[in-house]
Amino acid sequence: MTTSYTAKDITVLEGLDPVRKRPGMYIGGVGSAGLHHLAWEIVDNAIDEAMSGHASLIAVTLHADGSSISVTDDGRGIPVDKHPQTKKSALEVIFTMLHAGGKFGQGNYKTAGGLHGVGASVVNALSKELVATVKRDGALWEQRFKQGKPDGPLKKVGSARGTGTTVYFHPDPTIFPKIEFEPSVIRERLEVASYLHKGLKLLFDDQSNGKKETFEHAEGLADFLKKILAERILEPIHETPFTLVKENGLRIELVLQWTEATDELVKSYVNGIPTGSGGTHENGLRAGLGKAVRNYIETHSLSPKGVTLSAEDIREGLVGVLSVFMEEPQFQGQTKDRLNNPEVLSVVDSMVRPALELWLNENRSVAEAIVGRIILAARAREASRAAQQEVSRKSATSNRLTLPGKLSDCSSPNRPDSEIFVVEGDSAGGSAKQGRDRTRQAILPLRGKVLNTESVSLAKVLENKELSDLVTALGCGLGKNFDLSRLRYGKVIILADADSDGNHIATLLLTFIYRHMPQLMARGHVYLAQPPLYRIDIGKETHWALDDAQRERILAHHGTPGPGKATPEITRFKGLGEMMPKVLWETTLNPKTRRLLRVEIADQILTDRVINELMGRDASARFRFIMDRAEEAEELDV
Ligand code: 0RA
Repeated sequence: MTTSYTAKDITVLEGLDPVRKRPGMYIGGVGSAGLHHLAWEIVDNAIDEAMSGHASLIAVTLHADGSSISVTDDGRGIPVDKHPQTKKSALEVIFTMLHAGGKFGQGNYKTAGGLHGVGASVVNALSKELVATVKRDGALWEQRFKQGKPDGPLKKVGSARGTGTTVYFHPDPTIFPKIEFEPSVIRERLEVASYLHKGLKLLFDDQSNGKKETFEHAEGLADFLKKILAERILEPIHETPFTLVKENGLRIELVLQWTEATDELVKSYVNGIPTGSGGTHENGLRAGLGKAVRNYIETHSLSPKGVTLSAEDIREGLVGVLSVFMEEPQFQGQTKDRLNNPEVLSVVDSMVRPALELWLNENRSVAEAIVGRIILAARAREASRAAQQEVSRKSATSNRLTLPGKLSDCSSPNRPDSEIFVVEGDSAGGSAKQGRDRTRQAILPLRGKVLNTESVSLAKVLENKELSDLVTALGCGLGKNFDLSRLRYGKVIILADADSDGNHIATLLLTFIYRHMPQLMARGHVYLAQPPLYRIDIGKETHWALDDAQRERILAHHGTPGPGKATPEITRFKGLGEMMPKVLWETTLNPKTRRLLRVEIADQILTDRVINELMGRDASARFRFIMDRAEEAEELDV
């Protein structure tokens, strides 16, 4: 095989026909992901110019049509001089020849999206129109293209101060079925870039919505971590995060912080591309992290008695960001979001392990807090497993587990039509106990406010009497030990007062279920009862109203005074406790007359970030309430 200059040149100077013939080969497909890939290519070129130290500002404009984009950087400007081999300008070569980018962009980690620098020409090939504008040597240069072909020569169109590049492109509608970009997707990508490239300033001018934003983070990943913690309301267990920046063949940047969270949340990126499915870089991090922590524990004789620490214990509550820059990343998987280069694992491992171990040794009180957290996680896991085994053992031998004393069980649990009412307060519990159908309806009264489980460890949850009673009564365990087949009731119905306190308690219970047994919610077992707030007596008729609006409707409909009509008498219930058992049955418990709301997890694709932004951190935004028997979905303000 020849490596002569000419042979190499032939591959370098391929035209763009193949790109238009088989776009999927170059951008993965012509759907929304492929369309946005065009934008990432152009933005990544500008970021590369910034990463090599020549640009500090990138402005992205989504034009009013929603489908054309301009990307401007203040870098050196794409070279406009004649390329010796082709007698064309370097700019024209970059935009019209496949693989030409590699000739110019060497020396940095230019490989965004796995396209190896062919990006600009691929975008050009798939654009109805593209305009490249360059400021260099005091002049303003421009060349226009249509479907990848020059629409005229490179021209000097004016004079200019400074240097920089602007690329405007409009995707080709004959290639893409839909050419409208998703502003939120672009925004997210630019925001992430501002964290991954410390100090880089990115502007997003969304003219399709008339919104302008600037992203710039002097502290890079450290700022990213702060943002993640704030959004998820996570409490760190140590002040200063562990940070690592290291370059050795590849460049790695890492921030880590242990929190009270019950799971692990490490975001990873390769060359600024999110790797949602992880890969060898994440595996290297896990390996190095595990070894560093275990080494520290052993060296300082901190190993707990009676429990072995699992890798998951070590990472419980860990929040972090891993960003790797490397040449020729290989992506794998359905969505091409898993890094597959095997050599990366040991490189990352050997960068992380010594640095983290050193940091632990230099920050002894922090290390102690972390080790304490890890041991607690291991003990909680053991305790929850033991409790689970106990439950299985008892139900296997006597078919009767030790149910909480407060539970008034029904005579036939373990049936799809059995129900448990989780009731706020003992007096309401008493009314419900007397008013219920005791064959199918169990009552579990809870006292006072429930623990907020938004970000506490599993150990704390299990320590809480109210919640552990609930878990025992339900019978299906929680967290990793959750087993839906053991659920003792078909419906879990939260019955709280129709006031703001009651709503708060309901929210806390829903949060607990959402965090520790989301399957229960996803499978439609969780409900909110709707006790009435008013009783309206009109002569011999009695009506109940759930809220003020319903009260007004009832009064308007039945309460008009007239000959022989009695004046309506309105009673506002102060709480469930003062409701007579019979009334509670009729309005709230009786399946034939009550109205239940089924609780669903709100739109799964909404991330916590979006939810928090929309709803001002109100956890209830993650739930949606569906009227059990009516068709219309109703959003409740819980
Ligand atoms: C090749 C060589 C030089 C700059 C660039 C490419 C360049 C490319 C892009 C793409 C978007 N913005 C860009 N800015 C610069 C270096 C030319 C020199 O030595 O001055």
